[in-house]
Amino acid sequence: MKHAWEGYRTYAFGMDEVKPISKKGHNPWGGMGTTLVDSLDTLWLMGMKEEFYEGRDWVRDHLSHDHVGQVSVFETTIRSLGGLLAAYDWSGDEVFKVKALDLGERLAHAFESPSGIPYGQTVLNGHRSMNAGWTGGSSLLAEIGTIQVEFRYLAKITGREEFKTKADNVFKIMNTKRTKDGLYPIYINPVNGNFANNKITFGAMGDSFYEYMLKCWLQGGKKEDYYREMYDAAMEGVHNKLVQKSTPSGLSYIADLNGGSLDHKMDHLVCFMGGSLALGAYTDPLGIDSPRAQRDLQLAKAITYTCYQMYARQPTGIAPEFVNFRAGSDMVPGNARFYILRPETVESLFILNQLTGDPAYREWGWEIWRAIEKFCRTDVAYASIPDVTNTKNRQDDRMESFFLAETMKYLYLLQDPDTEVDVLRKHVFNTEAHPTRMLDLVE
Ligand code: DMJ
Repeated sequence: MKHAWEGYRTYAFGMDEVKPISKKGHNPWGGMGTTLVDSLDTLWLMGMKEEFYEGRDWVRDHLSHDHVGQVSVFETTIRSLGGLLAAYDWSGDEVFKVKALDLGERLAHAFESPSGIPYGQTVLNGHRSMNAGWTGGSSLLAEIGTIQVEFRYLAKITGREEFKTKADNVFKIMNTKRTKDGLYPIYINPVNGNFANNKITFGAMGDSFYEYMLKCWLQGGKKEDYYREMYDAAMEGVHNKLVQKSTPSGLSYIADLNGGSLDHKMDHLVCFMGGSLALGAYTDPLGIDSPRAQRDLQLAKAITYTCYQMYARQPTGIAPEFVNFRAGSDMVPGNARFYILRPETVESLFILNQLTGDPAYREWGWEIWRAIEKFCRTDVAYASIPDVTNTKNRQDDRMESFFLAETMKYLYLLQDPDTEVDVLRKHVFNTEAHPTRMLDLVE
């Protein structure tokens, strides 16, 4: 973290990202200091308080959204709003609350659609919201359902209940839909709230919608039954429709469903499901010993093992963006063999280690870390790589902010048995790994 932060601080301080090879700053998110804001709570949790307060001063003196135009509502919420809120929750510094409220008010314009289903894009300095052309005007499942943890926490600390109401309304609308097996198509029309395709996935564009069913229920003190019921129905659907086993090794995976037919692939993004299923099992209202919780815990462990194998079976020891499953040869990398420093597998390792205490997860995390260190480290930071099957790789000139927000944080927490972070009793991580306290614990 010191290495990555120092590279960002030296070459890109206050910009969205540092380019880890050309050593320049760039602003792919509109110029909101994304890496800085996304990194704050990681700095705090690692005891890098000097760096944290240097970041705090930049937020206080320079962070402004007045000049920022059209942005992704989802990405800005999970990275920037989530980053500010966690920095506030851990440090108590009012600066973060003020900036979070300003950003939240701007982002909340996205809820102004005829159905209440938010648009995917909003103009931060212009009170206009819309969907990108490539979705044919649809909003995306993961995007409409992965802003609630943030807006509900913002409502709590500002007393502005409407943030919570608008965010919860998305799941209330989705709960009125009759879906097969509790699973939801990924395209939604924001005008009438109807589904606009029939693809079901726990990978890109679907994933964290399911994660937030569980997390909202936990964040709200396990009182909002509809969140937990939607989650349990969806997990039933996962078991009944999507879980498959590879041959010859019997690796469990969660396939995609395209209009009724299975697509035997699994995105790296799906690897959050190991941790999510385990958390769901340990908090199951039927009890951890119930058949349902045991079923989910077993799948949690099996998926996490598969995700570990997605790393271990590559020549670099690093997982590709997705793998295909082929009868007789288990998993084979597809045509997207890159690794962009994603966190989902180490996220599941952290959660499973915290919940079960099994040290195997720490060993696997250490192995993954060693591979990242070997193939992704540059002289100033860490870089994505274009092909995990090639040990003679060049590196790509990009370091996404989630490497510091998530991958580094989860790897560190995985090796820190004394951490204050407590996923069962105290904290809810947003999908960008920003932990805030459960709402009843916030004064
Ligand atoms: C992050 O922004 C979040 O974890 C999100 O849920 C998925 N994509 C990236 C990391 O892979």
